[in-house]
Amino acid sequence: QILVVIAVTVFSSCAKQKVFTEKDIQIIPKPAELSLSEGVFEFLENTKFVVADDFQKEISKALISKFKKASGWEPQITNTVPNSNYVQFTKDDTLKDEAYQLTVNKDNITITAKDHAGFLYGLETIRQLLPVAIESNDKVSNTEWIIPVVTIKDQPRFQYRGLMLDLSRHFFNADYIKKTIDRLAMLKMNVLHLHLVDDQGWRIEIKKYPKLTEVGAWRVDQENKHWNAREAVDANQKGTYGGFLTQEDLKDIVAYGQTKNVEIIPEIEMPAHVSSAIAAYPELSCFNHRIGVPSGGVWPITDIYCAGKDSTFKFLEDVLDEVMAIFPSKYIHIGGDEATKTNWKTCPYCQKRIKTEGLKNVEELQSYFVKRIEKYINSKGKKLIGWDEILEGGLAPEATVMSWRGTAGGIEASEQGHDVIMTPGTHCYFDHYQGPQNEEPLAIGGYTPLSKVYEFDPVVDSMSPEEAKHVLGGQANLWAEYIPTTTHSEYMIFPRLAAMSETLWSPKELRNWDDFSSRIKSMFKRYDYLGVNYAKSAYLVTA
Ligand code: TNX
Repeated sequence: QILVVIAVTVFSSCAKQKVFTEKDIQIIPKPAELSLSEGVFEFLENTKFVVADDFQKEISKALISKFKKASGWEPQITNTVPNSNYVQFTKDDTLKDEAYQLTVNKDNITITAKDHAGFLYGLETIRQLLPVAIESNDKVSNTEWIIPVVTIKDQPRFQYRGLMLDLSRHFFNADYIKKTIDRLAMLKMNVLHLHLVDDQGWRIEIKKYPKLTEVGAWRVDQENKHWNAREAVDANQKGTYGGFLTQEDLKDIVAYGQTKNVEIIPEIEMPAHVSSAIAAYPELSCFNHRIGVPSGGVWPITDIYCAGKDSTFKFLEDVLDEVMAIFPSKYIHIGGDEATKTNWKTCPYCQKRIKTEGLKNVEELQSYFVKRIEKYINSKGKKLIGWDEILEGGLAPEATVMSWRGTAGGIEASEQGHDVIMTPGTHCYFDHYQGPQNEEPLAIGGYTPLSKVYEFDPVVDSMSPEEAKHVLGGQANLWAEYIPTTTHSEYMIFPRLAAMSETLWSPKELRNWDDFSSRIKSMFKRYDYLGVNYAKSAYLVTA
């Protein structure tokens, strides 16, 4: 009997003496400061989570539910500190926004933060310190749920760390959007920009204008057969391909985002990329053309909102009222890209507007359009974001610029003292190929492998420190012309989003491709457990 006791003791203490080295710590994005010590903390059946508020309780429950599935037991939540083996949260108002400190001892773990985001990120880091099998939906045996004794002090380099999903070119439902929110939070990304309006579909219910979704959300085919909006009109009488999110869906998505520190920013495109709206209400365009919802995009698309009719602005203000009631974000994105102004040049309403407002040309008319909308948005206490074309003809006074045609627009906006979000096509376009074209599914073009995303830096060397301060962060964009399914969408997003998260979160001096490409392997295993259809090819090639 004594022998058995000795054997058991030796066996169990050996197991717990697993020695962690730096290489075993495979957190993405890489924490700002980490110091590893000897020993481990072991999660056990009777581990307690000590919480002080409902948010801490909710995020603890999320980790506990992983334990329940993977280990079979369920750690408890309590309000009082037990004698041993617990995880506790402490508030420290001197820490920065979203920052956290994680102190792992042999007996207990402390997560220190100022805000919800910090506490959440502390737990996300614990999740990534745990064996990858913590992601398993089925019980796994022979796993010790240990993490190393370690001290981590972590905070984001940029406050804006985003992903844009294009819901217009193909529709993606609320379930997929919520899954994407989980995956963003896992990487400490904090913005999901929803592109809700484009030529190929209007995706947000607007109660005052029901035809926007009755007509504008549906096109005739999934394939890109009816590219031309004017030709699509008859075919589209029976449009059945598409869909939209109700206001309830969107409120639910917003609330879900709040539990994961992911802010949802809506984009309501104007004045172009709006065939779907004009198909529903032809009078929104200069010449009241009857068009249909196209399945692709014949360029240029000339039917855009009329900038001369006051009724256009009344419509947009009504739409924005409903949008602002759904999304608490301080930002509203109004698009502004790629407006072909052919119609404005001959439209009597537009020409009259140019005259009465003392404008020089149609570029200044677009600037007038955006400034007028900005005034309205500002009057409701919100801020406007637009694609970099909003610089043309003069930037609206408070606008934030999203720079997509390279970084030039962002540089110019920062010189003018405006805030900037960098999202240059060269590094941030996830609709581009990520591996050799002959091995990849059809994509729009471009070549942006994982390593190229990893090279991204939102701050351009030529910027002065003052200008650099205006760079809020960066964003990956997934345009969906060639992406009809969620599995394909996942394929384009992952693992490139992991690279993006590190460029936006971690200190620049810690960035190291070899180190990242070794850590990503652990993330692949997590994605395997989570059923994320990530691209393996992206890993194999370098730019
Ligand atoms: C340009 S980026 C667009 C989108 C397309 C994308 C395809 C931007 C503001 N406009 O409408 O989907 O290229 O890569």
